[in-house]
Amino acid sequence: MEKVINKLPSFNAYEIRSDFPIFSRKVNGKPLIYLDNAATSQKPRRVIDGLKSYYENNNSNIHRGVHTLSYESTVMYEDAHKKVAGFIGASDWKEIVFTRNATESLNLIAYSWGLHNLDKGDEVLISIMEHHSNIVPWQMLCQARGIVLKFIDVDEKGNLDLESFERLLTDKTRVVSIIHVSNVLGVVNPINYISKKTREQGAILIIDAAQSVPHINLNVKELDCDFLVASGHKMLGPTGIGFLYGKKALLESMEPFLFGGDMISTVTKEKSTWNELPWKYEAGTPNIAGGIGLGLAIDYLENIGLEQIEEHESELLDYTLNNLKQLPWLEIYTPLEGQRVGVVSFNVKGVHPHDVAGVMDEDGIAVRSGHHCTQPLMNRLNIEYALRASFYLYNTKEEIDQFLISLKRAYKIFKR
Ligand code: C6P
Repeated sequence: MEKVINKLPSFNAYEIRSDFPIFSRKVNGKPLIYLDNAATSQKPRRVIDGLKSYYENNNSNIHRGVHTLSYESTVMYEDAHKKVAGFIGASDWKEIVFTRNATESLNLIAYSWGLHNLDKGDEVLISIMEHHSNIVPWQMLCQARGIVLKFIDVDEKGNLDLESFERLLTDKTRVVSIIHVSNVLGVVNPINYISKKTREQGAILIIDAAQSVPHINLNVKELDCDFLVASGHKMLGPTGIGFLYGKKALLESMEPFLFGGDMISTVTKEKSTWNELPWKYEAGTPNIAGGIGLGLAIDYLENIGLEQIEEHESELLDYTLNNLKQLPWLEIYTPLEGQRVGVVSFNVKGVHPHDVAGVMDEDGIAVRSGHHCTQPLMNRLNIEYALRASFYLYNTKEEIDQFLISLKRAYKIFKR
């Protein structure tokens, strides 16, 4: 499916903000400055109203009746799969399975493909910058199937260490499962290079695109991956909906992960056969409204254009890093150059990030502090926690200025 991107004549973050009702509220008496977009994004009115309209006008179960409401809901839900397919350049919408989130999609791969295709001694290559969601399911397979899990390192600047990747990629490597964009470092990993090397080894390639799909114009065919996962809530969609892209032949060859209603073709007392794609992997009543909401979020993003969003975030990132690097009391983990999205992680030396985030909250600013579900990466960086500011299409330079003022205020309070 071809990706259709209709660019607006000019990108205007101030106009875009007015589409997001949450920005009219105050936090602690101050206008909300939301810099926690890597955790979840805010939702445009179009998505919020679309959900309300669906429940008010169309609500019904799908694939279960001949009545009008069921037919309408089925068409809307299937259309949402088509929108996701178009958005990531999949050939066929049946290659899109709706799940709850990126985490569930990765579990689906581990259970449906991994349990049946991996054996003792087979190696799975991931990186030290993975989110726990792309580590723990593989650890389950270490226990269940005796596979060996290996970690690609990062270099001293915080980029993926490609020498380490090449060293660890061997005849035994059956899977390379890699984060596209780090939720802590913000770096965009060179997937094309990784995919070429992975193909040469005959392994399969899985991409955790939870932090790239919302921010970068990507195409699964160009990336040449076998599976790709993402969450709807990080890309302006509702919570509780995510997706798995898988090559059709692979999805057809795999066993389902969940069993029950809607994923079957026939059931007798003795055995069952499976429904066609993608329903084979969508057991039970799915998150119909969530899927439709995700489709509306994609309409919104496509109308603005991912290239413009990427460019805007890149400006905000450079502006932020240029200011942060002047502050000698900071330790910055995001590389100062290279391809990155709008994510900056850092610490105020000697101060717990929760303390700094608390001061910022007093100023109406939402940043995330913690280990960001990346404890192996934290360990590699010799830290336990970090502060993270993450941007999206509605953030402005004025907000970054307020963030810098608040950060300096926090430093003054806690410096020893
Ligand atoms: N990262 C963050 O604040 P779920 O929770 O399934 O929607 O997404 C999991 C996930 C997988 N991969 C990456 C790269 C991620 O960043 C995330 C979620 C959030 O960084 C919550 S920990």
